[in-house]
Amino acid sequence: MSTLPDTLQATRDGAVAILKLARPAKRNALDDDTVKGIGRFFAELPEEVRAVVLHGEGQHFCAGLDLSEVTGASDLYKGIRHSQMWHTAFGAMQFGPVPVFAVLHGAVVGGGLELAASTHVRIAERSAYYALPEGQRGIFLGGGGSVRIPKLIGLPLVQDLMLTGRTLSAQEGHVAGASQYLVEDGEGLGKAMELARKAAGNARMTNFAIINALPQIAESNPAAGFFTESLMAAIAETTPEAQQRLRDFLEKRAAKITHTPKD
Ligand code: 1HE
Repeated sequence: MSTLPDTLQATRDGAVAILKLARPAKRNALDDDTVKGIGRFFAELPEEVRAVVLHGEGQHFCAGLDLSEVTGASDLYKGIRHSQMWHTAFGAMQFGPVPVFAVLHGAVVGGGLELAASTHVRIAERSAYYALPEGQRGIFLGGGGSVRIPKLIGLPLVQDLMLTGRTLSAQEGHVAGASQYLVEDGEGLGKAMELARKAAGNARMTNFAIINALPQIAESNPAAGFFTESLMAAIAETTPEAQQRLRDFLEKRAAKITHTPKD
């Protein structure tokens, strides 16, 4: 893999790659090199990696766009290309080959929330809070958040956050749909690793379909969606890996679903 900037650190634990935003002095604010580095990391993932955990060093997940790189902007064309650069990088993650599990803590704001919204499963620690302060800064979403964040928490809440500058607590964000898991402080990385290892054990084609086919199908008109689903189902079930897994279940070699009632 080509070298990452100093603001990103990548490690491996078996089939799970861990990508850390490593710029705590600037609250993991995203400068151009970091955003491009995220894109390269996902575009060049080795074949053996089957899931990724994304987290941030220090007290905050991510303070969003590095505002020092926007001051002096006066070229419309460069502005559009800059936003498209974020789209390319985050798209490489959202529509990449493997599922991405994000650990959210402290500030998850602006472009930090756009980044989080591009992952597949979000695990929030109690310290996490969400904000979209673009209105206060005089700028706008540019990292795909206009498309992705309303799908998570709904358009009215996005407009409220942007218009009023209010923050959402981890609990409020969880109820609204920003996270799928809410855990105590310090427990997010462990939980994300546990979930990522489970996902890494799935059939590769099924994970690929969940990440790349399912979002397209869910947004298609129903007729196109049903047809694409049929194609995807046939592609998945005819892979040798699926055939082996089905035999394993029928011949009692595979684990059953287990459910432990919580209350
Ligand atoms: C930064 C940034 C940044 C911190 N760009 N340098 N994002 C924002 O509007 C969020 C702006 N940041 C904050 O509100 C606060 O920094 C935090 C609530 C996230 C954290 O507060 P705190 O008290 O822990 O840290 P701090 O003292 O404010 O910041 C530490 C340093 O990081 C400081 O620099 P220093 O040289 O004085 O040490 C800050 O200036 C720096 N820093 N955040 C640049 N964002 C694709 S479009 C996306 C649009 C957006 O993302 S808009 C939202 C931008």
